[in-house]
Amino acid sequence: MKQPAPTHAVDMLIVGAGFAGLYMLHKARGMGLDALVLEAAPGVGGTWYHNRYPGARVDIQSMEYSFSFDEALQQQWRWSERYAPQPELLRYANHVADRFGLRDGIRLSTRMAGAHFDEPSQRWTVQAESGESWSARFLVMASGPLSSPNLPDFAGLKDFAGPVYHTANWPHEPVDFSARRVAVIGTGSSAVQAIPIIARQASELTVFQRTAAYAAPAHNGPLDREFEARIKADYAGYRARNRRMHGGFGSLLPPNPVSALAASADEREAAFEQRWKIGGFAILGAFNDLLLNEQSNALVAEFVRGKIRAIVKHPDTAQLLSPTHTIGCKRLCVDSGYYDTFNRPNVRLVDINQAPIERITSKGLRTSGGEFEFDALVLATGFDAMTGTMMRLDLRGRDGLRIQEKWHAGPLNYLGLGIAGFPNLFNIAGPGSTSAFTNVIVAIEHHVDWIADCIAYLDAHGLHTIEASEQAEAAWAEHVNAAARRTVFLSCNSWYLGANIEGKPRMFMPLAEGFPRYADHCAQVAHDGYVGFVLQ
Ligand code: N01
Repeated sequence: MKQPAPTHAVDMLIVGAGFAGLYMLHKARGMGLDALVLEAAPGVGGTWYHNRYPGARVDIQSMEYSFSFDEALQQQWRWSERYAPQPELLRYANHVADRFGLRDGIRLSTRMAGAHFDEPSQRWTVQAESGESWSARFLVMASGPLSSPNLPDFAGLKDFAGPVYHTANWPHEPVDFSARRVAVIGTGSSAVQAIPIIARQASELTVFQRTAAYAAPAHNGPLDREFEARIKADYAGYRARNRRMHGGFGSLLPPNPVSALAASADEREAAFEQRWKIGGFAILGAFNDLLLNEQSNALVAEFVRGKIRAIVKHPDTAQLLSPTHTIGCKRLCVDSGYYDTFNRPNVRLVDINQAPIERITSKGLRTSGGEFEFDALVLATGFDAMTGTMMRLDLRGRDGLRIQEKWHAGPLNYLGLGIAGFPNLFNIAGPGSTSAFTNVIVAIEHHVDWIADCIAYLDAHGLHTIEASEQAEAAWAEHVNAAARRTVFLSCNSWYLGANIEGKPRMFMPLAEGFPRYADHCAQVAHDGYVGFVLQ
């Protein structure tokens, strides 16, 4: 298809104005590049713009889940809670956009439709759905690993007479569930955060569960100001120590360096209990092999099931809420009163694993076990993760190679950053990188800095393009796979594997080797003149 001539030319086109897009724009401008961000939403903030369901908050502590690139920013910004709530995270994104004067480089309400690589000019032609187009030397996908909501194809969905909400696309106007009968489908992280709050508002809440979720308590509360002062006294040092942690966070509580199998039953119980009291992901570091060895994993899984049985009064409900898969294999949820919510008289749990949903009706839904009526439906059904957003675009590289063809069997790339056949295209925190296994802001800052160094290298050497080689991609796919095989992550149907989306190729997408090793690897590749990439 012949493309109309692009209307504007920029050095770098960035897709998405979440944390990745904001920092990429700031960095690019610092290098003297003319950069532009296209953002589909009418505001900045990415994930935190869209995911404004009741109870939405981050599951990494606020003092860690924030930018480190600017000392004055990290000193001056003050979080109110241990785990920041969505409105505060959105204020932070807006503050960053204002503080660094980024707004005039961001085109809001402008959804990218596609991009084609133009061989003669060695540039990308990027089209927006509005019909506008840009020519750009570099194309940076800062569109996020969890940005395409998964809307399952439930028969009859359009027949439902009441409102239907998706947690990842929540309305901006307040939603009032008081005196309403509400249904939630899904029990992942989003549902686990939303359910306790919806249950307090609604007259009745029915939760439709296909797979039970493990959740550890957040113990959220106001941020301890002494702790804040202590961190800020050496924020840069704290950030550097966190970057040497497996997940890019948690240096104040390193994993216990022994195997769960080497501890006595009493020692294990004490370690699990101590970490449960701390909350969040801490419990998964109670021993060093909980995510590596299924036997060790079974011990901590049983500890959490014991907590569920202790919290949930009705034994049948406790049983149904008790997961049977390996813990951590799907991202551990971090909750505030999730299990206890099922003790409320207005909350009911329905097993749609044994009795699947047959169809949505005008008044509710029907499963193979019965009819359910409600006034409002909340879909907490997650995302077409990691690849969903790119696979929906008309993205074509050299010789018209389409991304759908390139990734038909799963995402292929090198270091998660570059794709063979797609020159000068960089992907931030996507498949093939530690992405969602890392404090994602650490992952974002690392990728943006790497991309900036790479562009500086190209310019310093009079080079025009960089793209992954096919050999490096094949080796990297095996590297990602091998890292997953050393863990328990292949043992359940998670979004990491694409298993939550019907028909999606089953391929483990994030890199499970830990952020420090990955960052060292990326640094080595850069140091060695970008081996594994083709530079021209
Ligand atoms: O999505 P999910 P999420 N019929 O995929 C069910 C991040 N996040 O939005 O497990 C019936 O985890 C599905 O069932 P099953 C975080 O990385 C972070 O909750 O596939 N049910 C599951 O129960 C997280 O991992 C926070 O059997 C269907 C649920 O819907 C990621 O985002 C907060 C279904 C989806 O759970 C995704 O979380 C929120 C169907 N057809 C999100 N399809 C923080 O705390 C899906 N389900 C920072």
